[in-house]
Amino acid sequence: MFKTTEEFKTEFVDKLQTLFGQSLDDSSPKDKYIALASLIRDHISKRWYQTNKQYRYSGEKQVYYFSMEFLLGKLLVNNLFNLGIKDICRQGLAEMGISLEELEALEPDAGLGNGGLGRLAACFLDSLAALQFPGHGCGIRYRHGLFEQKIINGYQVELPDNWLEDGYVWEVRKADRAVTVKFGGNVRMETHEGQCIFYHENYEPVRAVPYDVPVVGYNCETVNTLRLWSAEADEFDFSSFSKGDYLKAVEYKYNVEATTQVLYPDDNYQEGRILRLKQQYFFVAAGIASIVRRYMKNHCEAYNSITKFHEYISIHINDTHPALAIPELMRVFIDEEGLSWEEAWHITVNTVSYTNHTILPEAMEKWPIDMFKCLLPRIYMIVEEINKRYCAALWQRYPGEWEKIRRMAIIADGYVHMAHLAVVGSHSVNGVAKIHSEILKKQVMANFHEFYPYRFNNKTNGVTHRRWLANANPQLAALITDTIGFSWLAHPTDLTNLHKYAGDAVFQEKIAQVKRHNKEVLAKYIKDHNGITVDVDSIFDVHVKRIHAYKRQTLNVLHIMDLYNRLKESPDLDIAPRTFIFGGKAAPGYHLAKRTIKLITTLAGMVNKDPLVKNKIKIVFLENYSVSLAELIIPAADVSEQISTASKEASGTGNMKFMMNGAVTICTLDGANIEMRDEVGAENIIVFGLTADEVIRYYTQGGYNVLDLYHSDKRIKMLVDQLTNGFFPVGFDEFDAIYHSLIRTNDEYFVLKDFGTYISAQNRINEFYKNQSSWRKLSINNIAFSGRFSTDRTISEYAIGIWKIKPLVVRVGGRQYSSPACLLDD
Ligand code: 26W
Repeated sequence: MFKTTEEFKTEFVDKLQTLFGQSLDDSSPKDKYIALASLIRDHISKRWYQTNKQYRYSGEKQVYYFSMEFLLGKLLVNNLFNLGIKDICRQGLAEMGISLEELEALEPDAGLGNGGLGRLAACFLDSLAALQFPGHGCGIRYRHGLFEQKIINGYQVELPDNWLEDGYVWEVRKADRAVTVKFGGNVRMETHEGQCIFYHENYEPVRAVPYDVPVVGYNCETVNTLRLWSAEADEFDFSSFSKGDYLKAVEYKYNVEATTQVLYPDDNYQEGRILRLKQQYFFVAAGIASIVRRYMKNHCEAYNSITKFHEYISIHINDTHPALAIPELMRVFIDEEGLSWEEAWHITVNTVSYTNHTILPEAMEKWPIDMFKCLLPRIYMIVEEINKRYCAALWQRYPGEWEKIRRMAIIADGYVHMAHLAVVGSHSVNGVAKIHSEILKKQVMANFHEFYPYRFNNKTNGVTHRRWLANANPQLAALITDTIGFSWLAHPTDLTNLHKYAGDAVFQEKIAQVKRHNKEVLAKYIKDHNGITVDVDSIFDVHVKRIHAYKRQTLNVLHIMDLYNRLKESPDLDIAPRTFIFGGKAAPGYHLAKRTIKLITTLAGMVNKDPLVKNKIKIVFLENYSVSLAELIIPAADVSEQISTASKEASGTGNMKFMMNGAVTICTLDGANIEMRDEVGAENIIVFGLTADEVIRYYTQGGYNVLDLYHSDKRIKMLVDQLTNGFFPVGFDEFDAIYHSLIRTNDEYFVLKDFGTYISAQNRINEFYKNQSSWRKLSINNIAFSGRFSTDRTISEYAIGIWKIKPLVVRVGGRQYSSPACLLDD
């Protein structure tokens, strides 16, 4: 690795020449980006090779994190940072008249995820590598990631994301490691010497080709692997078809490649499309095939047998989406390795662990039996057998309790219930925040907890503070390092050392300057993209996340409508000026969410140009919320809106990113907000609203009637009526869906019930903000106590508590291992 800017510059110019045959002066910015990223990739390659070699040689246990989504964002700057060469590169480029940030802007955002679950997977990879754990990702290389959002006439319009258009520098195609995944067809059984042998026939073969992306560890030489699978038509099948039937051959190729064409844009809502089930089995089967193949090479040929698989391999399933890993492992162990059912089951359960990320009923995955059976005939047979044996065990424990057994069964009411399969087939089931794990144990999965009490545990989420603080907010990072040293980068709880500066006027001033700088950068972006001038002295009040009824963007809007009404009545109202910033995508088929966007943009259109408001409030909807946009927005936030209906947000991770960047949180006692309050202290966070217990009590026992509230509270009535009475310059029925979501469903998400306490909480924010010193103190304390929410802590807990893996120090150029060739390939 280069040590000086001079070395870097020489290598960079060389790279431009070897890649494009061009000098610096002839190169376009894109060429320069590709040359820089390729140069870094070359340096990474040596460490990557060494890491794989050591993992193989050591024979230590490894974990594979199976996830349908990895929301990576850009990799260039994080890789430079983790390699410790960000400053050298920035400086070297600057000396050649090139801006690192401008090159970074040319990298496509790898948006292979919807939101929280996918971004968590990406943060996990960063921490696994930083902590030098042998841990890899396994997922899907979607040709199109999450759609690009445009706002046209106030409405969301979806455009396809084309992230692979100009190629992707970080991936390495490994065509020689491709595997075939089989769909459809039928299963024939034969008995040989009393043993059943299963033959899968007439299936559709789909070639799964892996693309490996290196995952660079911070301040160490570890480079783990994210393996993303792409579906390709098998050339052999294509040509055999095309001899007889050209059209059929083309159709075959098209169908096969459709498997990994697009990421489903649903978040917390299961649509039940067969193509999605196909995606799930596709990457699970391919991932397991490559793990087993490697295990056989590294272990079986040397000293171990397949029966020790779980001692060396851990497979984690990120929600139920990869739960087919359970029957697929059974299939491999029984059909391919010849193990008995009992042996296979023991290994499978001890290999697999499962995280639940949501309790929303509409997000629970279930597949119609016929669809499942038709697409995956052998896997269905195995699931049936798992279910049969499991129900027999339930019967032993609960004799005669048919109803209970039906509710707990994997196959029931015409469906395969994936969460049930995941719990039954894993040795560990965890929720993602304390309250969420408790709700799982006590409510949603109470029956399962009773039956398998030792499986359930909690692992509170985190975020990688290296991306979300060090890289997204370099000025704040530099200030922190100047103040307490740099140990926090590897030991995030060292941030608590900032606590003693919370009341220090000089430090407060520096913090305020950094925040102001970040707000200026965001204000410029807003001006350039939305044409709106915002006041950098106003409170930047930010609500960015997927648009969903339970996340209650509507509650925020009602507060702004109320403020607007009050300002129109008394234009001299004494409030701190505010800029309300929204961002987030709505699932394309989610009407209510889409109308919520239109509500925000319509209100923005009215408020922003109303002279009566005297610029005291502004509303901005930033289009195409993504990882990169989050990195721009979050460091500029003063207030973080985390206002989900208590009990509904499993954890939240955006909340943690804001906290790290010194925003003050206004929140309900939901998800990880509760633990944030516990860390920072109740005096440093603004809490309001019903508790989860109260919400659940209303759901189970009744006692809330929204119409009583509507008729008794004039202000609420006025706001609700304004949705449909012509107050907004749109058709009268434009916001019907929102009106109904409040009134017709008896305010399912308690928006109106929590409205009063939310307004009071917002008033508390105003009061705090008036005293800048006390505001800055809040801000500093939030940064200081955010260290627990690093994924370094989360990953350590998974490693010790679930995966039982140990760190393995990788050394490049250190001891050279001479090992049999078979240990080195694949
Ligand atoms: C099948 C459709 C579907 C798609 C995505 C169902 C469920 C999902 C995800 C599990 C939804 C999700 O991203 N959940 C979020 O996970 C985060 C990481 O744990 C949590 O922080 C969020 O609270 C949770 O909503």
